Amino acid sequence: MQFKRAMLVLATAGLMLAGLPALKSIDAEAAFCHNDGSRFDEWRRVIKSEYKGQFKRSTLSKLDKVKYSTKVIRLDRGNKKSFKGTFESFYKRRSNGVAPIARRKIKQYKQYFDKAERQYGVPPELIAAIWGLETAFGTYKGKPLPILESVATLAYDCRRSESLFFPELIAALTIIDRGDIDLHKARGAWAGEIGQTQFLASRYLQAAVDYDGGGVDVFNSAPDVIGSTAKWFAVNGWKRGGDYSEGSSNYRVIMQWNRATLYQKTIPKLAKEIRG
Ligand SMILES: [Ca+2]
Repeated sequence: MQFKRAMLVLATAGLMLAGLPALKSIDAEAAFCHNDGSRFDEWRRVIKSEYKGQFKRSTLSKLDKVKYSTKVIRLDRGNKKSFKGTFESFYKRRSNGVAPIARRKIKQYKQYFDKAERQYGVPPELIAAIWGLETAFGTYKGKPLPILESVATLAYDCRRSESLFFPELIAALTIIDRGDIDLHKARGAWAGEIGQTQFLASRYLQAAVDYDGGGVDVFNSAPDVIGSTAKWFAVNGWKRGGDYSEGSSNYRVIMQWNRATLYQKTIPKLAKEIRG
């Protein structure tokens, strides 16, 4: 058993910067990680007990229904493989066929792309590149897994302690608590991503917006996906009208979107291909 003290201190600072609820100080003692499912029940009881003042009982009881997912663990361990090879082969594989569809989407949803550019200064081709890369404009479903279960498993697992999945669990519980999405039922990719541009829960809390009325729905509403993705870039330092080539200040924002260098380099290249 390893304690996650340092991680939790960092995580608390990160959440406060993002305007999210702070983690409780006793978490450093209470939250532990483990490398198999044997202590998951105990861990879940600790979380429920520590957070009972912060979340509704109905929210925390969602944790009773999640299992330790060996599938998520297996996929997490195997994840590095998808970012191997040269940039050229990666780019070819990931950008294949995206640009023509992206140009059609930009026309189809012009009023929302225009609104996002006006409001957040983020150009249509950049949003469309992200949308295409993440889920092929919402058409790629894969074999989605229940989001809360994925996030809870990764928060409990030791390997992920550096990448701050515990705050993602707290963010996910916050989303459930607000009544936005039942993340126990909703499904996403194995790391618990939400919606068509694959927001982690903390990103959802930072950036999700309603662009077409009827509430925020980043699973089904293209306008909400466009607005929310643009807002994420804006709140993370995007400069209106600025260049986004490698080395620019906007490229540093792109680097925050995904940790993989190959993926980072793909975004501006594809955006420029879309822009033509
Ligand atoms: Ca909406």
